[in-house]
Amino acid sequence: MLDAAVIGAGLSGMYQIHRLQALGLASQGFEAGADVGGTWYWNRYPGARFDSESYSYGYSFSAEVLREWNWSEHFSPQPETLRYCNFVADKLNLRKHFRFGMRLVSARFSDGENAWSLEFDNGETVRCRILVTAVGPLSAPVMPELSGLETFAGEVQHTGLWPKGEVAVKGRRIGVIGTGATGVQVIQEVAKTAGHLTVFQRTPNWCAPLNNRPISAPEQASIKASYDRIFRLCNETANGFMHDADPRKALEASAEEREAFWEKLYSEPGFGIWLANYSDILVDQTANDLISAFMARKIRERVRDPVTAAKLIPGNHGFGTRRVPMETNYYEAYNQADVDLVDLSETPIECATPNGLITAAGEVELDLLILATGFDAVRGALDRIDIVGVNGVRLKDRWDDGPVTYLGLAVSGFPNLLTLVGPHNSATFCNIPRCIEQNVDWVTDAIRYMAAHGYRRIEATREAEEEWTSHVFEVAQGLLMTKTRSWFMGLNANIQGRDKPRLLVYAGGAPRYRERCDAVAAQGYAGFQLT
Ligand code: NA7
Repeated sequence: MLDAAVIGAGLSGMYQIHRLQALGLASQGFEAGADVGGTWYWNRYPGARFDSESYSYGYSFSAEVLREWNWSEHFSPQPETLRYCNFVADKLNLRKHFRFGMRLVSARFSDGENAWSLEFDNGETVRCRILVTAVGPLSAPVMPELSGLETFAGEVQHTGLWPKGEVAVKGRRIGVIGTGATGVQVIQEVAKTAGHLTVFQRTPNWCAPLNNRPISAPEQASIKASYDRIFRLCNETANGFMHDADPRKALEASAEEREAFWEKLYSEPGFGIWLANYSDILVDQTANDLISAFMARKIRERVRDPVTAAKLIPGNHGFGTRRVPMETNYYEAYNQADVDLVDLSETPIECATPNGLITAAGEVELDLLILATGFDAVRGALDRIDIVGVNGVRLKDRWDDGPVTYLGLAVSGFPNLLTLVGPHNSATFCNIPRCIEQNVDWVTDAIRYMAAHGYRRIEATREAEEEWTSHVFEVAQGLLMTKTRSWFMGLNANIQGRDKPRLLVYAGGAPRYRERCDAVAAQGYAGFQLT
């Protein structure tokens, strides 16, 4: 019997196993993939990269890793991030604590034993006292319903399941479905070499320039000398980024001031234009209309054909109310003669054929179809495991009307289950490693506390869960995001039952979340029943 099992060898699983090993507990990690890396292991599509400043994204806990690792770009590409994950795994000797190629299929809690029985897809079973899921919030890829797809003679790839080997792009006729953060990255990259690219867009998003560039040698030295300051800053901001809302209001600024401020943000690197903007743009519709008009003008300036530009301007939601895709020459790609935009609201896809896709406007012949259609967000990876708690209750069923959790880390009726980056956890709405470290540290302390006091079982109470879940909804009230269709709101037209808004993220800010978690721990894990 293991003291603890950790499911997943992404950033949260790697750090979690590192901490549990240091406690001297019998702990073991299990990972479906063949190696470490999680998101960065699976998402190998062309153009995949950070939208967080690289040096704000890496782990902060190891001075040695910080000292030895050099990021090459302000927003590093996926191959480098995967190398980073491998570097950390080597440095901390983590691989020996993981078993790879094992996907958790089911987890059943035994009330009598206060233990979980785990079953993996290779048929193996394992028992553990504590089950820590580190399965990632954006790791359950979703395929679109596309009739006839099985007859398509070309190649089909989902961005979140991109193969390790080379996928030929150069000179090929490529179609991309999806224009979220992933679609935008892949489109701007494959547009460079594809023979012909057709983008199938259902909903345009408000994209903002990433303004990436290489890190020079003096910058590298300065970053290394500033890590304390960088992580302190990330700890203080609402979402763990190096950007935080400007206290001023768009509606109180003059038109000239707004224009100058927005031009500045538009020319700066990273999420600043989304997260360091005037404090009213994400809550006040009039303020949001102003920034949306600014962003629309930028699109019109950058896209030569006014009809194409109009199609790329979102009409059903305001800027920043969905995840803002970060781009590098994305809009300019549509100025290329060999790039077409198909607006699915005008000409929907009817079916796939052996040659390509048929839309209401005719057939588009393709060699490679890229599905950038996203994930069953935040809860999807948990739902895909048959998790059965006390009295035979399934977690999936418990969450029929949307997730209910305590701190986004626990669910009543599911003792000894701790969900890193689970629904309603601030890590879902965060520069994720910053919040992952907090999650893992908290979970590790809780496990240590249990061991020190001889507790065998930790379970969130119903009352604590209800209070937390209400709090999650309360703090999101007033955010324009809650009126918009997106994965934040748990909406996904490709999945049955995901047609009602069910908030998945914690929007109260990482500092507030951290304080609450700390207070819970300081009060002997208030809201949990320990036995
Ligand atoms: P997203 O943000 O969920 O985007 C998925 C995209 O795929 C989005 O444009 C969807 O359009 C589109 N989509 C999905 N299904 C279909 C079908 N059936 N037909 C046409 N278009 C479709 O996923 P991403 O991978 O881009 O990003 C997820 C997160 O990962 C991102 O926020 C980052 O934090 C990292 P829709 O908008 O639903 O109309």
